[in-house]
Amino acid sequence: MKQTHCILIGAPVDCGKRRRGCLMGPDAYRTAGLAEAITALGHTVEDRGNLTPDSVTVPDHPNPAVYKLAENIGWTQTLAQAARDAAPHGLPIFLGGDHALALGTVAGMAAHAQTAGRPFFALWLDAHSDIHTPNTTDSGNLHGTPVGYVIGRDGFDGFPPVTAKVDPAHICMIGLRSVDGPEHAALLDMDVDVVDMRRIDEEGIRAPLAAFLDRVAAVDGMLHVSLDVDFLDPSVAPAVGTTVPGGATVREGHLVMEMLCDSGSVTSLDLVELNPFLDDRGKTASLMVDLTASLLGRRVFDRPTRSHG
Ligand code: Z70
Ligand code: MN
Ligand code: MN
Ligand code: MN
Repeated sequence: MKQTHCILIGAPVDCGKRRRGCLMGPDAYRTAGLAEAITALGHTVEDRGNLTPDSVTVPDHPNPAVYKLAENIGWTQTLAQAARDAAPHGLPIFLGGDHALALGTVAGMAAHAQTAGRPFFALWLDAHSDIHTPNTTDSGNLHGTPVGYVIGRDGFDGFPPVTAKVDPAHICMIGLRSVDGPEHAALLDMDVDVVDMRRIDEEGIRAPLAAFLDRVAAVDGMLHVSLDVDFLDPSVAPAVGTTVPGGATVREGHLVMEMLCDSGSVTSLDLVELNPFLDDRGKTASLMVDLTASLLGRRVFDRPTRSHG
């Protein structure tokens, strides 16, 4: 893969759900050797350190379950700006932090793509669809809402207006195995490509991903990848608050990352939901670093003719 300037942006977001610990994520990735793994592949790395959220005040939300609304809005503002600032200079890698960070990172990257005049796509690697709004969520945990926000669903009063809405037909979700009723209803009404675990079992993970990547490449799209730790099976990635059995294997994870690398389409990456407090001797942090290395060109054995097609 061609030499890439990787920009690490620490986003210790811990307000998207109630169980604490994701704020330690950025430093766990640093401890696990993320920068070293990237430079070993011949790329350059710039670490912009950890961000802090803008401070905002908001009125009470009509849904009393909504948790830490003001802090989530502050992070969304901060991260959308950070994404727009970084994108012209390299490949931003957002070190989470829980998945609420993606309200900002995806909105910011979509705004950048609009400015650059290129179509924007998002790949959601997750057990969950994260397409709630603050009105539809029962848990009140806003890490379940980033997709709802970036496609422009109603109910995000107080959040920055989404200037570049993401087309649902430009979103592919892979790994789903926990979808709430209101999320299911919303998905039935739109053209998100939903690759749930049943489809992975029936078709394999390669074919649906290859079809999506072909669609991105056909229009020279910019592709944002949002990798939730719970995409992976909890037996190999235990450091996550919401473990859902039956997730992706290590081998499926690496194959996805290798195909993404070969596509040449990826322009930004979120690493989210790592809770180092729940890890087993750093194994989840290390796996996430290894997957990132596969995305950036690490190979076991290279055959010049190999491609996803
Ligand atoms: C559920 C909710 C969620 C991530 C859990 C779970 C959402 N749909 N997202 N873990 N990453 O509470 O809204
Ligand atoms: Mn998620
Ligand atoms: Mn999830
Ligand atoms: Mn289109």
